[in-house]
Formats: sequence, C-alpha cells, structure tokens
Amino acid sequence: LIDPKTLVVLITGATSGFGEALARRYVAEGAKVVATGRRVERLDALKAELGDALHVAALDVRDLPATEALLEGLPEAFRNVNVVIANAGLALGLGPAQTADIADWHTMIDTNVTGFVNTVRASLPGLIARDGGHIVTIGSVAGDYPYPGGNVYAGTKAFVKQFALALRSDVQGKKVRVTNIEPGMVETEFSLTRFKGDVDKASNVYAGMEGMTADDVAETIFWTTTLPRHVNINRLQVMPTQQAFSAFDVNRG
Ligand code: NDP
Ligand code: 8X3
Repeated sequence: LIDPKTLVVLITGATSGFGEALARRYVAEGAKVVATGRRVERLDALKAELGDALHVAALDVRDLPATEALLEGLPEAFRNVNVVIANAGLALGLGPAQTADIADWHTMIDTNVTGFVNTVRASLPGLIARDGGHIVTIGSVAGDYPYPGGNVYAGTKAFVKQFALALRSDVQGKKVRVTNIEPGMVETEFSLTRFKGDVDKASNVYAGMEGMTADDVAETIFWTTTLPRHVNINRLQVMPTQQAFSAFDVNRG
C-alpha cells in the first residue's frame, strides 16, 4: 500500500460535502492537502481546524488561468501534488428538459465539464513531470442510469466518466492512475444546491432511508489512492444499500 504520508492531495470543492470530508480524511492520515473552493470563510474554518498540513486557496474551477496560477504558485511544502481529486460540481434543478432553466444548464456545463477539464488539464503536466500520480474524478450513478429531470446533470457526469476512461489511454506509460468514482445518494449540500436552498425539498430526498455520508465516499476514494501503484481502479460505483434500480417507464397512453 502507498503510505498516505507521501501524498500531496489537491481537492477542488473542499468547502463542503465530499471535498471537506476528504480534506479531513487525508490530513488525519498524515497527507498534505490543498483545499480549494469559492467560499473563503469555509476554507478559513477548515484551515483553523486542520492546521499546517492544509493549504487553502480560493478557486473557481471555471477560471482556467486561476487554476494554472494556483498550481504554479503553491508553497514549497505543497508543490509536488501527486493526487488530484476533481470533485467540484453541482446539480441545479430537477425539472424536465422542456421547461428547465437554460442558465442552470450552462452553469452545470461550465462547472462539471469545463471546470472539470480545467482542473485535469492544469494538473496533468505536473503529475507526469513528477513521474506519477493519481487523478480521481467524480462521476455519478446519474452518468449511467437516466432518471426524470437528470438531463444536463446526468449528461455532465456521463462526460466525466467517458473522459476519465479516455484519459487512462492518453496517460498510458506515464505512471498516472485515473479513477472515476460514481456515487449514488449521499447526503451533503448537493440537494440543497439542486433545489436552490429549499431545505424541505432537499431533506425529502433522503427521508426515510439511510443514504451514504460524505465520509463513506472519502473512505472509498482514500482506498483507491492508497492501493499499490500497479493497481488502477478504473470506475467505482457505490450506492447506499437502500438505493437500487427500478423498472422501465412504459407509456401505454
Ligand atoms: P456539495 O454541494 O456539498 O459540494 C460541492 C462542492 O463543489 C462545494 O465545495 C462547492 O464549493 C464546489 N463548487 C461548486 N461550484 C464550484 C466552482 N465553480 N468552483 C469551485 N468549486 C465549486 O456536494 P457534494 O459534496 O455531494 O458534491 C461533490 C461532487 O460529487 C459533485 O461533483 C457532485 O456532482 C458529485 N456527486 C454527488 C452525489 C451526492 O449524492 N451528493 C452523488 C454523486 C456525485 P463552493 O460553492 O465553495 O465553490
Ligand atoms: C448525485 C446522485 O442520483 O442525485 O449525482 O443524481 S443523483
């Protein structure tokens, strides 16, 4: 297994949910972590909690020059990033395509696709130059299984999955591992964002069932990144036990 103390982990979207849990998990295991996101006050709180092993930086992943500048300007102790967790992302709305807000669609595409590829592209040369590393991408079960209202969100996560698989081919021989994590329902701020701050709608998503926690996902990711270097988990789909599949919807009208 890889000693987590040798890891320098860059996390996008570390101000809540998976990213925040990941920052805590890696620091607890002795890794160094670069935690990024837009909400600076959340980053400052994380820094106060986790101390010297954590470097925080405000970053909107949609801004490619800022992403490149962040990687180029990291303090010495955090410069040799060898794990990149391209986690920042969001869903906005759950309405049908015919009435969905096109601005929400653009924001999801800008963040989950453009911002996502910005993160990967900006960090790849460093990983390759350092003779190895690991890129973890965050897909979703929504990237495989269609559901009503998933439309653009689902499309962005299908993109993430296929891009991650193609990336494996591109970096073949470069000692860079690529893993797409594909979670089902995890209670984070995800639904609060999707339903634009409507607490009731968001909590109803997880009512009466035991969803996964951000810590569960962090555990899964930590495992994939500490496996021996000759082992690459390509895709890992993970769901709550109480979430499964449903039948096709047939209109007999
Ligand atoms: P949260 O809403 O709790 O966290 C989302 C994170 O993304 C926040 O830290 C947010 O930070 C960040 N973010 C959003 N937009 C941007 C941006 N433009 N630039 C930088 N950071 C941004 O949700 P989760 O932790 O659940 O989501 C993390 C990832 O997991 C997402 O990609 C999501 O699609 C995916 N996912 C979630 C599942 C779930 O059920 N929760 C299941 C499957 C996948 P800030 O606003 O401060 O910038
Ligand atoms: C988040 C999981 O099922 O709400 O990607 O799309 S789901």
